[in-house]
Amino acid sequence: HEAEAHRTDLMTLTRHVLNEQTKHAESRGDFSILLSHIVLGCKFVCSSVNKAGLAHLIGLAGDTNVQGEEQKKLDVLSNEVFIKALVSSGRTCILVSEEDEEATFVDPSLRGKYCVVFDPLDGSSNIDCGVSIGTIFGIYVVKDKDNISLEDVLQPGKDMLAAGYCMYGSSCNLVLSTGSGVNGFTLDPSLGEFILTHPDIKIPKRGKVYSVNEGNAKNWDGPTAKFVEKCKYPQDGSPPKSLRYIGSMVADVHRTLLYGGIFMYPADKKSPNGKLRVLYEVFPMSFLIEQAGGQAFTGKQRALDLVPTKIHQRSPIFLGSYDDVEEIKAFYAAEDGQA
Ligand code: P6P
Repeated sequence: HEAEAHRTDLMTLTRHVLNEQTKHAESRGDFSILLSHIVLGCKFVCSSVNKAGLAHLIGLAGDTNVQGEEQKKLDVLSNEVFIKALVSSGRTCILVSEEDEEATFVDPSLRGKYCVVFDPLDGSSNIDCGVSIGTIFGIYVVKDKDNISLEDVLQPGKDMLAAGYCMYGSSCNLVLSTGSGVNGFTLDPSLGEFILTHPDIKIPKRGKVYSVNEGNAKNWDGPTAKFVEKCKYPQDGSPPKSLRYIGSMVADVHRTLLYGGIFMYPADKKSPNGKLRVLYEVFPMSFLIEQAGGQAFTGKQRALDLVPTKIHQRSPIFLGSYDDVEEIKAFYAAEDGQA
């Protein structure tokens, strides 16, 4: 009977967020409306990614994005869809996209109170070989929507109202936190609805996996090198950790969130601030990992305490199971102690 009830009592993302909103007496459904437009973007990208090869969407769009990377058609398409959906929602005032050098300031006639920072299609270099890719987003509330400035999106990650990602893989999974835990939803294509499939996700306290691009090992700093060495050759008789690195942040973080372990994109001699972007990669993923009971560290401080000064700023990141991140923090503390 329980199963029957479950099958007919569909907990959709919309319903779940409305339930959450009841906790905020002052809300007038604005957040639910904003989220429904983000979800629209995700559904579009999911549909496009699934038929990319067929629709000849694969291949370079010819121009390059602000990162100087070859921009693929799906990147261009996804970014346009999200920008248009977010502006038309009438609930946003500033948008920061990985694909656009400048922030988008929404026309006053359509302005709302939310700022959205997002990477419309992260891991895009993996599109052609079918590896899971994703959309990553974070949401800030603007201080004064009649007096907005870039300062409104140069805020520490701990001030985000919500964060999430949508992974386009064997199924389409949307993982979201609005500040009171993490919930996972799976798209039911027959309904076009995201259904709650992973309620109240908690990351294991310790994991058996480390996730890093070992190809950068020769450029790592001491603490990272020592930590990875410990993963591979533990001195306490414990078994070595497994290495899992997909090279698509959404996929690597999703695995870390569900199975535990540590995901790292360290600084190295070539890139002193690492590779991943603070606003729309590091912050949203750190927010989710902390909400699930894990930790996120930059090598110097708690990731969510970082105060960005540029919208495309990078930071090193070590995130995942609480105990695993605690270990690498000890290696950095030891180095500071010697400094
Ligand atoms: P590397 C993908 O291009 C991306 O931005 C993230 O999704 C991923 O975690 C990282 O870069 C992979 O970088 O240098 O290991 O190929």
